[in-house]
Order: sequence, then C-alpha cells, then structure tokens
Amino acid sequence: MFDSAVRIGFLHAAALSPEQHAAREWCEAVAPVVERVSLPEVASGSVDLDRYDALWWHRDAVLESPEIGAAAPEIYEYVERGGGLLLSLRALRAVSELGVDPIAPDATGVEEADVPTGYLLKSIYADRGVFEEFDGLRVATCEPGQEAPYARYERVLPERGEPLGGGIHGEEDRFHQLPLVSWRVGEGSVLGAGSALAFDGPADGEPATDRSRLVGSLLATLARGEHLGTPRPRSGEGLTAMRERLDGDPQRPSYHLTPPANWLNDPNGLIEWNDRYHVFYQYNPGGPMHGTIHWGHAVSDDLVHWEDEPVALSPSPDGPDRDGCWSGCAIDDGGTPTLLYTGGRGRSQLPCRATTTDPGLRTWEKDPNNPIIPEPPADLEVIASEHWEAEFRDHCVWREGGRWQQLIGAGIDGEGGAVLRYTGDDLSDWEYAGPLLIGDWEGAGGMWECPELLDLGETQLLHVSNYEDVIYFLGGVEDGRFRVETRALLDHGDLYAPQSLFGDDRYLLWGWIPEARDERAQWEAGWSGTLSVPRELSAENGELRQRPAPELEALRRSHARHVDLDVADGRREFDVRGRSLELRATLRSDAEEAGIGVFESPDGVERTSIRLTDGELIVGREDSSLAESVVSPRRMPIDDLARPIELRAFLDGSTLELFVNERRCLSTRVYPTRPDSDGLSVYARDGRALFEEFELWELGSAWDADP
Ligand code: DQQ
Repeated sequence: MFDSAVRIGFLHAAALSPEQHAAREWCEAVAPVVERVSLPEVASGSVDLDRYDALWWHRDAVLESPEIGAAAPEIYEYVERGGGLLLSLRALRAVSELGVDPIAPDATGVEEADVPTGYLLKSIYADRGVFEEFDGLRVATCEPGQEAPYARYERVLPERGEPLGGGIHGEEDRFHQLPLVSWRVGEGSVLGAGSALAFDGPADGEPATDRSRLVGSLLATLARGEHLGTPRPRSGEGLTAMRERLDGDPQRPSYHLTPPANWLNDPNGLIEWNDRYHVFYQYNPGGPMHGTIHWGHAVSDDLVHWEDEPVALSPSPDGPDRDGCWSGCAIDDGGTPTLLYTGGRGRSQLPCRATTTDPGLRTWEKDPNNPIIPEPPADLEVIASEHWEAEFRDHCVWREGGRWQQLIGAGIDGEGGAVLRYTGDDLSDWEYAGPLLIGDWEGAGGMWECPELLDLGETQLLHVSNYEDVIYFLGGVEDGRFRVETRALLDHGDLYAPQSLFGDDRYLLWGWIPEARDERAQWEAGWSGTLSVPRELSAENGELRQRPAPELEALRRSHARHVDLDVADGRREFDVRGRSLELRATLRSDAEEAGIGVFESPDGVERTSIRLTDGELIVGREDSSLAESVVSPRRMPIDDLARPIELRAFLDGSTLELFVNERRCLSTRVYPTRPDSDGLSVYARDGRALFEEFELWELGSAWDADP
C-alpha cells in the first residue's frame, strides 16, 4: 500500500479521542512512519510540515473553528507546495476554515446503522488507482452497529471540489449524500472521506478490511502526489476529458448534446451570440441524478458540432438560488447578454437575473437584488407542493410594444396549470399582468413548467410541459389572453421541457429526452439525459410543421439508398449496421403491420420496432433490451396524415427520434445491451409494404474537434 519511506503526519487538535487512537494505531501498523502533529504546534510554526508526504486529520468530535485557527494558513501552504491532506469524518467540515473551499459540507452528525454502510463510487472514477482494487462501485466500510460521525454534502456541492462518490446504506444507494470529494490546491491535493469510517471497533470483518483499503489507498495516493478527479471549476478541456472517459459506452448518444458526465435536464438560455450558438442546460456536477442544479454550457459554430464550456451558473451559498439554478432563458438586453432563471432556496423558488460582459458567455454576474420578483402574485392561489410553498418557475422573455414581456409557469389551486404574464420597462423590474392561459380542462395538468410563446407568422405557438407531456397551442394573444385554436402534443414520446432559439428567420427547438432506466443504472452509466436534435418549427396552413434542422446533414457519413423495396409478408435485412444512424423512408402499406426494425441483434433477441398498424405509429420496446424493464410502447396517431408516410428517424446509442410527414414527432429511449444490437430491417405482416425510398446514413459525432 505505502512506499517504504512514507511519512504520515497525524493531525489532531487536542488529546486523541478513542476513535483517533484507534485510527492512529491502524496507520502505524500499515505505514512506515506516522507522527502525531498537533494543530497548536503547526500554528506556532514549530513543526516542519514538509517532512510529511501526507497529512491525515481524522476527527470524530464536532469541529470548532478556533481549533484550526492559526494552523490553517500553514496547512494550506503545505498543500499548495505539493503536499497531500486527507480529511476524514468531521474534519471534512474544515475545508472552509482551511481555505480549500468556501462551501463546507452542509450535513453533519453521528449515525449508527443496522446494516453495513459505506461509499458508492462514481463510475467515471472507479478505474482510478485508488478504487480499482474494489469489486464494483459499492464499498461497505462500516460494520452495522458502529457509531460513525459524518460530514458530507447533501443539499449543496463544494464550489471547488469534485465529488467522487455517494453513500450506501445496506442495499440502498444514497446518491444525494456526497462524502467523498477531491480538491486540487496549487501543486497538492486534498481528499475528503466524510462518513462510514470507524476504526474503534471490530477489525476483522469485510467492511473493516475495505475501510483499511480505502483509507490506506487515499493516503498512499496523496503521499505519491497523485491527483484524483478533475478540478473544479473545470475548464472546458477538463469536462471534455471527463466526456472521453465515457466514450466506450454504446448506449451513450454521440451526435446528441449530452452532459460531459453526470446529470442533464432542460435546455436553457439558448442564444446565438457573436456568431456562435450557445446551449445551456440544467446540470448536476454532483452525479447522474437531479439535484444541486447548475447551468452547464456547450457552444457550436454550426449547430451540430459542440464543445464543452465551463459550468456557467452555480448556486450561491448566500443567494436565493442556494439550492439550485433552475430553468430560464437568455435575452439580448441592448447588447448585454442577460439570463432570467429560477433560484431555489428552502421552500421558495423565485426569478433571478444574471448578466455578462464576457463575449464567450462563460462567466455571469448575478444581480445583487435577486430575486427580482419577490413573490408570486398575491391575488392568485398558486399551488404548493411537497417541496415548494408555491410552484412558480421558468421563464420566457421577449420585447413587444416598447416593453419587456415575461411568462412564468405556475399552477393555480382548483383550476390547473397556468402561464402567468409579466411586463417590465427593464429586466429587473416586473409587474404582474394576469394569466396568459389557464389549463382548466380535464387532463391539462395541475402545474405548467417551461412555458414558451413563439411567433410563427401566420399563428402563434404556446407550449407548456405538464410533468407528463409537452402540450402546444396554436392561436393568438388577444387582450393579454391566449386564444386557443388548436391543441395537441408536441411530441408523442418522452421529450420534455423544450426551449427554442430564434435566428435566421426560424425557430429551432431542443428538448430534454430523459432516461427511462432506473437511478441505479444511471449511476452505473455515469451520465443521465440527452437533448434532442434541433427541430425547425413553422406553421403552414394552420398546422405546425416540425423538421430536423437541415444543418444535421453535415453529420452524414456513408450513405445507402434503396428504391421500391417491396416487402410482402416478410422481412429484409440491410448490410448497413450502426448505432448512430439517420433513416429516411417513404412508405405505402396495406399490411396489417409494416415497419422497420432497429437496434437489432443478429439473432433478433434484442430489437426495437417502429411499426405502422391500425392508424398508429408504434415504437415497440418489449424486446429492446435484455437488461432494462422498459417495455411500454410509445404510440403516435397517424390516421389523419397524408399518404405515403414520410418517416425520418434518428438513432443514437439509446435515443430514437422520429419525424412523420414533417408534422408529428416521437422521441424516446431504448437500451440495447449487446454490442451487435446494431442491425436494421424492414418488414410487413399480413399484406404488402412498399418502401418507395429508403435511405440510410451513418452519422458522425458532435464532439469531434475536427469534424
Ligand atoms: N426542470 C427545472 C425546472 C423546470 C423543470 C429544474 C422541468 O425549472 O420546471 O431542473 O423539467
């Protein structure tokens, strides 16, 4: 475990507690040299810290700040010069006093469980030296019945530290408890292991062995001067390095916009600025689960090749967005890029503003007067939920009639989901102007998120997300109310919380396509969520048109084209195989069922069907995956659409997006497990299907530096 000449300095504030005694004894048994170093000695300058390869502060008692006091700068400078520091249990709380991170763990206490507890490693770091000796991501380090003090990040994230793992409690994964963190400080490193460690107890069980392996490895890594994780705030390159670690995952989309690792949900703040397209997105750097929401950022010159940019917005520990920077939009305020987003803190969620002078839109300054709207309209009964005192969030802003106009999503008690309208002379001073639309009909949903109003020329389009679906309305605004002429679903699959970008006389819309697999599978994958491909929206003859953005054609690589493929009661396979493909088919069918098989394994054990039957287009997922229990089909009516059926399909890892007759869309997720589940076929049952045209392209990656 340790090199032969390693010296560990065992830090302590006062007399050693029984737990500290036990930890020191263990360390003496495994490391060549372990010396006690008291904080008062460090403060007085009487110890030369540079004689140690690593310092370890293991503290079970509550941490009191004066105990660190004058020792803090000495320890900080030691690390900065290249030293290593392990902070375990409650010592992890000292990161702020030590100057390592302004945000300290928000959860501390003592726990005793009747099951083994320990660490849940992040998959992107599981192959790093320290962790590779463990079998799997779950490492139990504490015996049942042992009392273990803890300090960990639960509702907040460190500002500079990279979370390396969550917790386990018996069989249960605790994704939101982050006790394992790494920091880079100058030339050195700080590691935190804030829970599930108790040396004062049985030493022969499996958890005790793994506890020793974990702590020993962390100390040995520090002593060797190795760094773990990527430092935060991360550069775009750091995020790209993280992304590369996930390269081998065949279920990971390659030309869709995904998070570098960890969690992504809604697209936010879409804007073209200085000839570059910026997409921000709801991002949790803590792991692949929703929580501690930041704004991730990606940039593109051509709408299809993307680069990771550093995280753009982070919660401010003292701000109204302490618990998350939720969805919002970007506005060009007379040359000043401005964001309006929802800040969450405790049970309240309120609008916040941020601006920038950075031409790359990387860094943002929050308005010191946030929240800019102090409460939801007083005369409305905005619904409360388990988490929020008033469901009031998400923003759409534009200029009209010499004033700023803003929409916010909400729900009104006893009525339904609502879009609330505000107007303002500037972007920080808003007046409530009444509801634009209230969903007071059966099935409208009680809360409307992410409202957006788009002017499509001949008509206006309003869309809202009601937890289940994205509903769109065509019509117009009269006297401040939306007059609905048409109401329908924007997507018949799983697309959610979309947002649009206006430029070159058209709207391009991206939505979030969430995972359909469970949280554990997402943790194991190391990432969650993808954005859709950009869709062009327009209105023609009173109907909504949705087409894939023509720019996507730049991704096309090899091409195959078939004409007049006649399939009667049979099936025909193609030579072209792939997990990142575009298909175009023109289909006439009088068969009972006709369609296309995608993500097919050669023996047909894994297979997803896109089938036309009985006036519907159905994505059959019953055989899509050997591993996932996602089997429910996704359905879209097509009986009233013109014939033949013009289908465009975008397949990418675990994503499937369908466009039918440029009118209706269905976006969903499937999880083929086998590397050879990349086959394609067409088929017809009980009748004949004629594929007048069938084209196929392999598509390149969105993340290639040199496309
Ligand atoms: N996602 C955001 C909210 C929004 C929801 C939070 C929709 O602002 O209402 O991550 O997915």
